[in-house]
Amino acid sequence: RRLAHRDVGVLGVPFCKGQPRPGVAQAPQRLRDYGMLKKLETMGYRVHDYGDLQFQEFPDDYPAWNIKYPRSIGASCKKISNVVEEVTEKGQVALTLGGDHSLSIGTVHGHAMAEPNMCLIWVDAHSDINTPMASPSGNIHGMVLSFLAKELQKYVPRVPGMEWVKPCLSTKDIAFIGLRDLDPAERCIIEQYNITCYTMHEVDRMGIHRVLEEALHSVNPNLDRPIHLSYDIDSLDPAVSPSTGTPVPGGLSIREGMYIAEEIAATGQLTGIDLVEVNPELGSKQDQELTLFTACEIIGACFGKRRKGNVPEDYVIPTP
Ligand code: Z70
Ligand code: MN
Ligand code: MN
Ligand code: MN
Repeated sequence: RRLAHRDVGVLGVPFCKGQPRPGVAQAPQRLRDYGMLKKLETMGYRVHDYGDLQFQEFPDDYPAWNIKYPRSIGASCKKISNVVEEVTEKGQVALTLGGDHSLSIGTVHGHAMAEPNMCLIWVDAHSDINTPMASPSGNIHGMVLSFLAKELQKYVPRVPGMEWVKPCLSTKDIAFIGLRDLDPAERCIIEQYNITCYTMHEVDRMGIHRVLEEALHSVNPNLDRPIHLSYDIDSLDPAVSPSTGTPVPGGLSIREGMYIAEEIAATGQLTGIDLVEVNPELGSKQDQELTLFTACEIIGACFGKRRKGNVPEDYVIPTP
């Protein structure tokens, strides 16, 4: 099995208002400077870089309930959704470089508009499924899935800026991997709606191989559905991704993180990827470099770079 798509559409989202720490907005440019897109070109992809998204300013973006910056984030996510929908319809894999995780309201929405049968794999230390009323922080990056899941709309008020969002996923279409920091409402929703969920506890108990097997079986049993992979860098252990806003101990090793990406890439169904929450201004210079390195390894694996090696399509062993 191989990745069918050879074209990648890249969108930078220098966005930080979904959480409290500046710096995360610098990640798209830093990832480009680090050579992430060159790496994909070297691997044989045609990379179409749509540059960084331009945002509209909302000077009076007061909180709604306790939701911070709803108009700014809502308007940005609407643009993101439209770009991702178009990119997907062109047959390109949509790779979105964040920015904080609130941008995934836009990417998942846009991907689902183009591919209504899509399923979602959410790799994160957090489940980002707080409802606006239940969120302890008011940060939208922790509420993304409550806006997108059909079954949860009874908990979601009308939020200024978010009126355009069509709940486009079922809770049955979501699989979590890597969780280890959940708020009460989040745990409650996962249990009540029986959402597929492999926390670090399950990764420890079952091993990453069985976690991937079961997670894919539950949302994509015949491997015939397009997959959106939303990869929060804080799913990985702070030992390998220290430069992120909310490092949580006990995370995925780089090997587990790469295994997830390799297995999902091998389905040939991965058509949308988010890489979020890299904050290249946190920690030491060494922490920052390490986090960028880790992010590039994960993205390489998402696009089919395998630790067992790759053979180009037309390769022949050289003869003397
Ligand atoms: C908490 C909240 C969070 C990061 C998501 C944390 C959310 N559950 N933090 N991603 N880095 O505020 O809702
Ligand atoms: Mn997240
Ligand atoms: Mn369309
Ligand atoms: Mn997170």
